[in-house]
Amino acid sequence: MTSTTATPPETRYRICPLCEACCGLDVQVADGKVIAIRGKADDVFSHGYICPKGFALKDLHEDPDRLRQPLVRRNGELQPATWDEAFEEIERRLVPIIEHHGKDAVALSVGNPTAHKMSLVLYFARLARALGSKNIYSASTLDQIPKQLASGWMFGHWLSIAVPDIERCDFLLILGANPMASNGSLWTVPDYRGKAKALRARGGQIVVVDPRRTETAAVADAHHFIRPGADVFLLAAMVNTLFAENLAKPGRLAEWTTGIDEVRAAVAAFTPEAVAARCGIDAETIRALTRQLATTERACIYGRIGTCTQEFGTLSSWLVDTLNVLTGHLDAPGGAMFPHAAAFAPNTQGKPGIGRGIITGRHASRVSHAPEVMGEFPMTVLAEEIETAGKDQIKALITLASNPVLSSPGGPRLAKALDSLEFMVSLDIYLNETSRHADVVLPGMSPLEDEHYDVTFPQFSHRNHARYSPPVFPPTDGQPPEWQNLLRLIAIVRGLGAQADVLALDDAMLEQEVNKQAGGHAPAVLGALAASGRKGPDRLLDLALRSGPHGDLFGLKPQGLNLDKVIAAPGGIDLGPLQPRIPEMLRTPSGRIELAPPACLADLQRARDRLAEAAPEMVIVGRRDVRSNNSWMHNLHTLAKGPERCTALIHPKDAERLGLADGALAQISAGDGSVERTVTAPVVISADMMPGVISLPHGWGHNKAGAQLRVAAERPGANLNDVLNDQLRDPLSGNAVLSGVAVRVSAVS
Ligand SMILES: Nc1nc2c(c(=O)[nH]1)N[C@H]1C(S)=C(S)[C@@H](COP(=O)(O)OP(=O)(O)OC[C@H]3O[C@@H](n4cnc5c(=O)[nH]c(N)nc54)[C@H](O)[C@@H]3O)O[C@H]1N2
Ligand SMILES: Nc1nc2c(c(=O)[nH]1)N[C@H]1C(S)=C(S)[C@@H](COP(=O)(O)OP(=O)(O)OC[C@H]3O[C@@H](n4cnc5c(=O)[nH]c(N)nc54)[C@H](O)[C@@H]3O)O[C@H]1N2
Ligand code: SF4
Ligand SMILES: [Mo]
Repeated sequence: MTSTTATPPETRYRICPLCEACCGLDVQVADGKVIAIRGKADDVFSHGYICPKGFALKDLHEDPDRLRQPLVRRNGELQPATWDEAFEEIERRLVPIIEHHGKDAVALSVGNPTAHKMSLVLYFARLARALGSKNIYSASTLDQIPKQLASGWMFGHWLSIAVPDIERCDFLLILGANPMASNGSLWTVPDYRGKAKALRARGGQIVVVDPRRTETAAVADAHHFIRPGADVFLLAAMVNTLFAENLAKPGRLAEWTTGIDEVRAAVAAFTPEAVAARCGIDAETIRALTRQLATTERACIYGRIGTCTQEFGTLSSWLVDTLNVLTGHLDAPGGAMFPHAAAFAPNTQGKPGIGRGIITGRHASRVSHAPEVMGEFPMTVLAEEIETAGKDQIKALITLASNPVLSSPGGPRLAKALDSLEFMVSLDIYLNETSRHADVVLPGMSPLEDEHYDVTFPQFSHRNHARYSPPVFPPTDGQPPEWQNLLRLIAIVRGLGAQADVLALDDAMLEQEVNKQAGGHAPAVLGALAASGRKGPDRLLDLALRSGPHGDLFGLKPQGLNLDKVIAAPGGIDLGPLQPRIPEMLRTPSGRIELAPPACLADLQRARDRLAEAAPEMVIVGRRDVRSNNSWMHNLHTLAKGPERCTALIHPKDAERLGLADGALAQISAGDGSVERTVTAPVVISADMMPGVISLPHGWGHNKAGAQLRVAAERPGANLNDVLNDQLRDPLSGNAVLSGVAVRVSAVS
């Protein structure tokens, strides 16, 4: 590409923060502008891979709708304000609410980008602690909390999640995931397509189980339709088959596993014949899949969001890893393995091999009595907790990179509830469907203006790595990084005031944490950190790297990692393929894999009852598109152009039966008459759909007054979550049921 700029272009490294693939990018800049973005060929982890969203970082950086200045509501209107005015308003309005109604009256809603931003992920938990509120909500309960709960019960920590070792795997069974569109989830695997191709080229096989013949199915060896929500039955029947055919051979793990006999007994009723009709998969296919999984030396099963966002999300997630354990594929090369992240991984901290395990249900939500899981209540009870009067009613809300009006079932109800709050603050980069309800909006930076290290995703990566990218551009005038905004909120809720010295507060918090963790070594550790001159997230990162499993231990292991070394390595540091980690990574009270969590065994009875019921005739599922990202990237020209993406896919037979023509509008509704929920979307007739299933993507519905999303509003799309029922949850995890919900479909006349 040629340029007519005054200064020669420079190339800056930036790790993409948009999805879990965490690709390393080369951003070419000149005169403060992005000239081009490419995949960084010599990134040690992503090797040059980039998807269309990576290119769109330029659009995001330049988007005129992206907020750069705080907004404060005055006389009913959100108006530009200075940072001091915004924080003074927060202090003036929030502190009295805490004083009068108590700390539970303030809720925090945490969205997906929080996991992708160092500034946010390292400081939101500190804000939550400072608030001390029980009312913590996040996208986790619209997503992966069932997997975290099952993994927590089995392996002892919420973040001990096993991921396919794809580069050494010869048989990969994928349920409810479409990494060709999503680029992987709870599995950081840039260039899935290339890795899948390599797997097949070396003679391996990939099989996909999904109610839609997806882009991932298209590059697999086989695909089986499954009735949405039936994974629990399929998986239980596979476990049943392992025992029936004497294929349950955990190998090395036998010594480290408890509960195998309990599992055998618990799945006895789930024979392939008993579940075949409900799954839409015949009994012989279930047996064949089980045999292939059990007898391929390097193999594993991977289940993702389709297996989580359903009524039996926790059971399905548990059974996925139960199969991996019983076939000897867990923690084995080519199977499902545990990453060994260089920083921040709880399963590398504390005493190896044993722990307290996880605790849930320490309290329950007031209205639906949903148990606390991972310190959170389900996002789908937020609206009722705002609406319902009484002690601990939510009076104020802080949203952090969170757009629940679109991303959570019951969005319209929530939107109404938000207007009844006494006070609301949104930390967001857009004035969108949720933040338009706020009284104060605090904009985050452009992703090209902040530093980046993946705090979360090396914990789910198919290979170990440590990579850091500094800011590409200096911040927009006067705009603080988000960790400083969070510190200022912490100062306000702790009564230190809006004008508190946030850097001093950060120092004090660090000192307290290091004293707790490092004991007698604390002064030396704090001295070394101070000597680097770093502040905020960078300093926390240096601490985590140096004290982590690959770290220099502040000089005790001079060859080990520290932040200087990671920064100095262009394209990052490769820490090698995944290695077996059992028993070291276990943190269960027994020091074993606890294969038979009592709550899972008990919930199997509910599954048996459900199996006896007739399945609904027509159900809805979601999907993802590579040019979209949940609810918030529809305002970027490069992604928004092209064919309409918010379409309803339906099988030709269903279309004929329902009188739906290709391109015509379908009305999709649910409800019981008293509450009717309806959306309309253009139909695309597709033989890739399972008959009886309609697919609509989520994150659309950008037609709300008061939002400032000019590009997205041109083609707003329909909001899938307007049809879904906010009362449907997996009772164990509280996760919303987003998949397999019964709907009625008809032509719009
Ligand atoms: N029906 C259905 N619903 C779903 C899903 C589904 O599959 N089907 N998927 C669910 C899943 S997996 C998830 S993770 C959730 C996501 O749910 P949310 O996290 O609520 O939604 P996002 O669309 O990711 O919205 C992110 C918000 O963060 C803002 N943002 C982006 N970058 C930044 C930043 O750097 N700083 C700040 N402060 N804000 C920023 C965006 O403007 C947006 O408002 O949606 C869930 N909802
Ligand atoms: N391009 C893009 N990438 C993204 C996102 C995005 O919005 N766009 N979102 C990011 C986020 S927040 C997440 S959590 C990940 C999710 O990443 P993935 O888990 O890969 O999510 P999806 O691509 O939605 O694929 C889910 C699949 O489950 C299928 N499915 C639905 N119901 C069932 C069921 O009952 N059983 C089975 N077996 N399958 C079912 C759907 O048809 C779909 O093909 O993607 C991330 N990456
Ligand atoms: S795959 Fe994900 S991380 Fe990679 S460029 Fe695309 S959005 Fe960014
Ligand atoms: Mo997600």
